[in-house]
Amino acid sequence: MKAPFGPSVCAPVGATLLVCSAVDPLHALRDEMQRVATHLMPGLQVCLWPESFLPEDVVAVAAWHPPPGLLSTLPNLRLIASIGAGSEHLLRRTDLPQGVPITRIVDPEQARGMAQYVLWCALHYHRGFDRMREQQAKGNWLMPAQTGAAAFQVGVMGLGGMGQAAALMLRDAGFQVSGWSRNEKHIAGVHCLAGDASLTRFLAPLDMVACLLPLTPATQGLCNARFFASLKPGATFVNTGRGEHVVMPDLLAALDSGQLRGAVLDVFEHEPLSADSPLWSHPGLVITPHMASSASDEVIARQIVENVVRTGDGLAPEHGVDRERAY
Ligand code: NDP
Ligand code: OXD
Repeated sequence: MKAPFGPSVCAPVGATLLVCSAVDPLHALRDEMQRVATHLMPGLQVCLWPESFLPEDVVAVAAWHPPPGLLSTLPNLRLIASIGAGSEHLLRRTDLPQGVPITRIVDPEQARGMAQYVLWCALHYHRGFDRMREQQAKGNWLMPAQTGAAAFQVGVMGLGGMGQAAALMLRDAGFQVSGWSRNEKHIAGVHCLAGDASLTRFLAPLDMVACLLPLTPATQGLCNARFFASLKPGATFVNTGRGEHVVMPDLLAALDSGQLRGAVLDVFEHEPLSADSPLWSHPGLVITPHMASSASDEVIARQIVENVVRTGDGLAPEHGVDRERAY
């Protein structure tokens, strides 16, 4: 059931929310934004780039990889909203206007979906479903020895909305869980480490490590040869952060040498992953199409239109991104 709407405020004449992506069609999201705007900000027009619009009417942009150059052509822009949890696709742009707040989506239901995805990965490797698939292909009936989840150590990199939800779900499923973040955290039942100096110590005991970090200058390429060598031989790797966290030749070398038993990859430097990529058929990889978890159009539309209302009232938007720290 859709949540009821609060009080509405009329938009100035012509005010436009521009929805844009250079990579995905967003018709359904545009329609949902228009529906929400009709309730929360009557008069606000929602346009889908590249439909025609007047640049001076655009007060807000809701974007996923917006077309290059667009953002610097909008003189009355008051809000730049990522339609996803990540915001690096906005922060890394060279046409980003100074002083305009940037927001992202923060949704507990999306975090729950992420946690379920990471839990599935932990079960996949802990219960040996990767090995069972190999056995099945050979018609081998060989019952594996079983150990409790507490014997399988899972590490979660990034303890924000996504990472904390994953760590808690893994903990509640009985896994031994540790987490790694920039600043120190205290999460009951999760062994938390913080900062670059603790990374090797964090990685050393793990049977599986999941990268749920935002992509920033500090995290780009973090999962490299040294990273994989710091893991226990035969450990497993999951990436639901961003493709550029991983140095792909280093990951493949770790898989081919047996240092890594397997990896689940949901995100890639270039998406969609091209149909002829050799990654699709690598026996050590499970590949999914950036589907670890998405917020619903309803949640995305509501959070963004509410922020258009807030910025129109002169208030700071919710779920702002810190340009300095880059997430
Ligand atoms: P948050 O901003 O809430 O959390 C980010 C976490 O990463 C924080 O714990 C932060 O530490 C930590 N972190 C940032 N930089 C560093 C660093 N240099 N070293 C160690 N830790 C660091 O983000 P979310 O949890 O909402 O999302 C994380 C990412 O997940 C998104 O940016 C996106 O890339 C990805 N994502 C992928 C999806 C998919 O479907 N594949 C769906 C949704 C998100 P601290 O707490 O100390 O600040
Ligand atoms: C993301 C998302 O940021 O899907 O990857 O929200």
